[in-house]
Amino acid sequence: MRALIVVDLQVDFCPGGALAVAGGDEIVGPVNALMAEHDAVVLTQDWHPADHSSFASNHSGAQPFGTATLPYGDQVLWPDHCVIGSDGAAFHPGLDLRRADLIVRKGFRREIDSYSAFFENDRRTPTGLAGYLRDRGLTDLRFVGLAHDFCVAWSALDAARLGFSATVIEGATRAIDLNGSREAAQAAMRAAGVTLS
Ligand code: VGL
Ligand code: ZN
Repeated sequence: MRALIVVDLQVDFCPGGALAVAGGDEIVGPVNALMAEHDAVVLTQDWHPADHSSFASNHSGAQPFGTATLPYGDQVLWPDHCVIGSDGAAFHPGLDLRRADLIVRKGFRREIDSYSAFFENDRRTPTGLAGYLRDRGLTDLRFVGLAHDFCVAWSALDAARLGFSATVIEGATRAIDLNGSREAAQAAMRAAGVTLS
């Protein structure tokens, strides 16, 4: 059975938002249309406390889009975004929420970020999504949403590593493209057996 995983299609990642991805809002219609072609729909929601360690504002002297070395590895520092309960953390108002079977929130622990829908950025702490999908017999996963080169790519890479069939529908994603991250993500996904369609 086939699941559509809609990654972080939230106000802050769309034009006008705190961490806007160019053209992010253009994918809302295509994502809604894709829902009907799937047996299940899962939404992820980036969901950070205001003192989150991925925010540049919480590191003295740091600038957004720089990096910091945190206990689990290198971490890009972002502008404050998707703060728990804020308007920016809401789903894009055009996203059809009626078909969502499950909403996975991630990044809610101050000390660690979570790009992937499956694991936090230490690549080991599970979110629980793999068990949910396996229990429901959902083995064929198709990824859309924001951002192509961060949360979508990390999710698809983990899905392939966990033995799921993983496809990224690239036309229903948009990339941040920080220092070539879009092409790097594509190469990594191809090498891991993720289908880019
Ligand atoms: C994302 C950066 C920080 C994403 C989330 O959804 O791709 N990127 N938090
Ligand atoms: Zn985030």
